[in-house]
Amino acid sequence: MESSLTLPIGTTLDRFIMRGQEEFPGATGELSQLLRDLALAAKVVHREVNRAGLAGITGAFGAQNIQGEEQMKLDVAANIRFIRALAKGGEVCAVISEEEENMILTGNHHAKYVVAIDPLDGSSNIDIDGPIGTIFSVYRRLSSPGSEPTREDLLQPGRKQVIAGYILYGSSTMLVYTAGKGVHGFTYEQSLGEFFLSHPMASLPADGKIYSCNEGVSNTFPAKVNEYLSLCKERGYSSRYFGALVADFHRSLLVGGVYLYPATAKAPKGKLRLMLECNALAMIAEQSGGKASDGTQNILDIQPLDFHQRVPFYIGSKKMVDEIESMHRS
Ligand code: AFP
Repeated sequence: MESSLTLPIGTTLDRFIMRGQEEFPGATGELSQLLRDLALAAKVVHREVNRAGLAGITGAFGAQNIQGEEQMKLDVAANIRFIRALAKGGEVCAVISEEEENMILTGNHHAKYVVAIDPLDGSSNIDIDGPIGTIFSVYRRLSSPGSEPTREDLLQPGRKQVIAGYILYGSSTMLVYTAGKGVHGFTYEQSLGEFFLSHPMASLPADGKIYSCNEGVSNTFPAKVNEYLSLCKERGYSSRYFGALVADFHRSLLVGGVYLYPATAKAPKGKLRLMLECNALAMIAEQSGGKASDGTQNILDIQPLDFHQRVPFYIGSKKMVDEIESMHRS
């Protein structure tokens, strides 16, 4: 048996991307470079997250984002890191971010891709050393390269994503992505400064025994959702909630379960953002055997009308999301 001292070092994200590129003979390498740019920014944010308490970047920034939510210093730092990496990389012509009201033009009008990003999801966990994440979606632009990018380049349904992924800054930092051929997870090896393939072809269990939601506001959930939660309790399911979508979804990816953020009195259209949070995770769910819905339709089929549009969101094990949908229908 091979000793743990001599186990192979494994496949780096870079090598994995290169191999993937070889499967597409006409590939120009632009998408691969874009992924590398995101991974580089992820390493920088990982470093900032890990030393936040020492570097004076915990706490509030002192301003609000366009949704009127208080921005944390790390929200602002991560936003700058990712946008700068994407702009400098040269493969992206426009970006939308949870932290910005309008589309950001990178100046690379000849680039073929646009990106929607939530640079730092789960901000309320920053100061308590809880898990946080980054969520990203990559689309091929609709307008011709060379011209100025338009709003329509970004306002595409989730089905049109060419790459979707997230970075989880948790007990370890992981980058999980799909390019439409399964979902692959990479764990960051800090001393080597590399992401290594740790979860090839991740498979989201078809059913689960964990539900995840903010039960503190369940008195204003729709009645059907409360009926579902009662069913979960009757069946003896466990409740788990980090309050950071990436971390709550990642648990479902690995062990099954469902995450619910329905409409509430405070957020009558739902709290989560279709383009900046839901679409990427929905593609990852579908590519790994799971499902995402707003209760009546597949998240990936919704035509966005606004960059910051909110939706009710149910994601995770297919059987559980199907059950929630059928309860909505009844
Ligand atoms: P922030 O990034 O603004 O903290 O929001 C996080 C989030 O969008 C999502 O990651 C959580 O699951 C959800 O909000 C938590 O919301 P509640 O605090 O209302 O439970």
